[in-house]
Amino acid sequence: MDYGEWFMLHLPQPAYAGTRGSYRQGADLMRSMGCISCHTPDWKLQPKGQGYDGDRRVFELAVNWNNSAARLEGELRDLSTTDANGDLEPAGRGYLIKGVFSDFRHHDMGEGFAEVDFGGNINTVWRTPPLWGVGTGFPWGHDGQSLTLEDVILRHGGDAQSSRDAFVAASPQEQAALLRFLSKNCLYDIESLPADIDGDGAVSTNFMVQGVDTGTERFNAEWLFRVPLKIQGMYQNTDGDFVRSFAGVNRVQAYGEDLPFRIDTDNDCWPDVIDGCPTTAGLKDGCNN
Ligand code: HEC
Ligand SMILES: [Ca+2]
Ligand SMILES: [Ca+2]
Ligand SMILES: [Ca+2]
Repeated sequence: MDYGEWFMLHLPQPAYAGTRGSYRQGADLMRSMGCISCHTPDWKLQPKGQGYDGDRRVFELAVNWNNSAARLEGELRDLSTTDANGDLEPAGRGYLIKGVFSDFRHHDMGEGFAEVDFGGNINTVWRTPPLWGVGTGFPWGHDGQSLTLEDVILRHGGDAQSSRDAFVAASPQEQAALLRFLSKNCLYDIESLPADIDGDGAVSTNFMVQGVDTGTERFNAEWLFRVPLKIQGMYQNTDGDFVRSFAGVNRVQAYGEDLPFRIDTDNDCWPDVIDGCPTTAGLKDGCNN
């Protein structure tokens, strides 16, 4: 559970695939239509101290739009510090979580979102979903009944009625700008995203790891190990074409399979230290049962 939480805590957040100007314009429209009374744009994390934990991550992959390259790019940022024993720990700084667009509260959404539950009760109360990544969120609504962003906005009623009416009353240009803004709040593939990992301020097109060219610099956790994974690299396949193989050639060292508590002589997934029969496949087979 701890590792699962740790992993999710460090997952890069959805990004906005557009210029800062267009983001500001979209956020302003959300404000003027009253959307942000529920879809709160940003959340502020207080720094460590006075009852707060601060940012508990040790790194962040910040993802922003590079307008000249017309693409999203990542940037690995160190959020760690060392404690008195020299061990790595989160620096616990404050952090502005931008573009969440949710208050994480429940609201009465009226007829449009009504649903009959198993007990026969009609429920119209739903929690405001974060809108980050919403452009990739097809289909929309908790029930997935909206096939367009416009449709899910028009289903808003109840506590959101006046906000819905403001959207309907807006000019076609404003409506289009708002929908464009929402669709640019997107997800992306974390591992293939071009990203500056070594902190030199640039995304290399031939990122070298362990002396091998890995292609475009990107966030591959295996290359951040204490002993980074060395890939096979370019080789000629049976058709005579050159392809880049990402197969690891130092898997044992990179994954620490030779560490004292991980050595597994008979390859049965039980390390020798807890294997009742360390040279025969199986936990006890042939030894103690
Ligand atoms: C009264 C609070 C409230 C207001 C105001 C409001 N919303 Fe929502 N919004 C919600 C809730 C709650 C849901 C979830 C409905 C559901 O459960 O399907 C939602 C869902 C959405 C979704 C679908 C998200 C998804 O992942 O499926 C979008 C898009 C959206 N709202 C945009 C807007 C826009 C744009 C405005 C302003 C015009 C707005 N909302 C105003 C509360 C609100
Ligand atoms: Ca770099
Ligand atoms: Ca074993
Ligand atoms: Ca065994």
